Amino acid sequence: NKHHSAVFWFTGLSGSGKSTVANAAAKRLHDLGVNTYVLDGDNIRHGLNKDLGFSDEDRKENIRRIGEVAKLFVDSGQIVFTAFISPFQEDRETVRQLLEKDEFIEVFVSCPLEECEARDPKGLYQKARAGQIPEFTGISSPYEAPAAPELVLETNLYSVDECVDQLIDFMKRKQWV
Ligand code: GGZ
Repeated sequence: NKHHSAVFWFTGLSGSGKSTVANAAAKRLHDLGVNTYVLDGDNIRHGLNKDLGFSDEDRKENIRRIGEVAKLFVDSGQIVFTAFISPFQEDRETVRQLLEKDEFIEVFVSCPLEECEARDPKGLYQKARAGQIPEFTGISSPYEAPAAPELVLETNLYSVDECVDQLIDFMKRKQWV
């Protein structure tokens, strides 16, 4: 299948569904014959970026390095999905500037804090509320929602499968796949 390389940069709160939707989309695209690669906490924060924590400065450096890695993937012809909170508009803009105009697609994985907190898949919100995790996004550290994302996926309104449909429809419409 023909495709052109790009970064689909998922941003959203912890528990919003970034990794879940990105991995489900990768699987669906694989079945359509389109190869993609997912960068997320599992393969980046446990490896390349394991020296980084969650201060504003460390998050900035986290996103900077991920942006550079994503760019390498794009240079190699890949479609890459990144799934990081990436809470700061400025840092996301810096990554956008690294890439060509049609190579950076900001995907806002939108879900109200209350819903993310109710899901609390890893119990982190509860710990953050109890003061056991400092600087937790949405609780004690800011999240700046994108002002003009290319795509919004509302995971509180649609299932994972429906969000994947919306993403792949968007990719087809813009001829990424
Ligand atoms: C936010 C934290 C924190 C703090 C640990 N704040 O739901 P998760 O567990 O699996 O995803 C979250 C992940 C966030 O890492 P990112 O690299 O995406 O963040 S950023 O883009 O802001 O650099 C959460 C876990 O790490 N986690 N402590 N204090 N999330």
